[in-house]
Amino acid sequence: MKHEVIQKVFKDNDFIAQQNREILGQTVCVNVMGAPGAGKTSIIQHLKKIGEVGIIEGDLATDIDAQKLRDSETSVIQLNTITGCHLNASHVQQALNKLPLKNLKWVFIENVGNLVCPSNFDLGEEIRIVVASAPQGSDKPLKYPPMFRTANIIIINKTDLDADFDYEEFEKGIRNVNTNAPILRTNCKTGKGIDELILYLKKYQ
Ligand SMILES: Nc1nc2c(ncn2[C@@H]2O[C@H](COP(=O)(O)OP(=O)(O)OP(=O)(O)O)[C@@H](O)[C@H]2O)c(=O)[nH]1
Ligand SMILES: [Mg+2]
Repeated sequence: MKHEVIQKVFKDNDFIAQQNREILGQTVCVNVMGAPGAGKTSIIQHLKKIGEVGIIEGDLATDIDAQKLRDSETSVIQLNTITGCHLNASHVQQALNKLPLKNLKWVFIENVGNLVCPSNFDLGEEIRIVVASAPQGSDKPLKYPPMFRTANIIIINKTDLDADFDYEEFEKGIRNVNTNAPILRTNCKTGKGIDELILYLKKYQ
């Protein structure tokens, strides 16, 4: 019975995610996931320079990240999940309906900071980015495989703090579950690696 209920939750979510794809039309939607503090907001802040960007910001509480990202050219819709550990397609549909999609080439969704649940929910996105960071440790792909399995692009952020980070172990962990996704290195303090990330994103346009 419990299994059937869970299956229905995913089926309903997939239906709404498909509606989101139709709402998005030509706008490319990117779901940015990763553990709390990995650097999701910092990466999105740099990615705004790609142009014509709208942002959907997911957090349990507060609009701290939305305030950081909002500027005169960038619409940001904050979603608060209260107790929810991930965004679902229905949350995202509410936000999409508030964004000026006709003027947007990109929608970046910052998912709730969590390395487990968000990967189970299709939001209608075209690209999944997983942000890991060097101080979190290089064993994370081995310990949290589903998140890395479905990623289209994987980022190792905070490369300025990589003294204890084993790049080889991290890459091996990824290749167990994901043979294709590029693994890019970024430092949000300097912006290093962001231009390469933008080149990968533009392949989806
Ligand atoms: N040294 C260093 N600090 C970074 C880097 N990227 C982000 N930070 C810092 O790390 C902290 C967390 O960054 P955020 O971008 O807020 O991380 P987040 O993943 O959005 O965090 P949540 O939304 O809380 O899950 C902030 O103090 C950033 O300034 C980096 O490349 N190097
Ligand atoms: Mg954030």
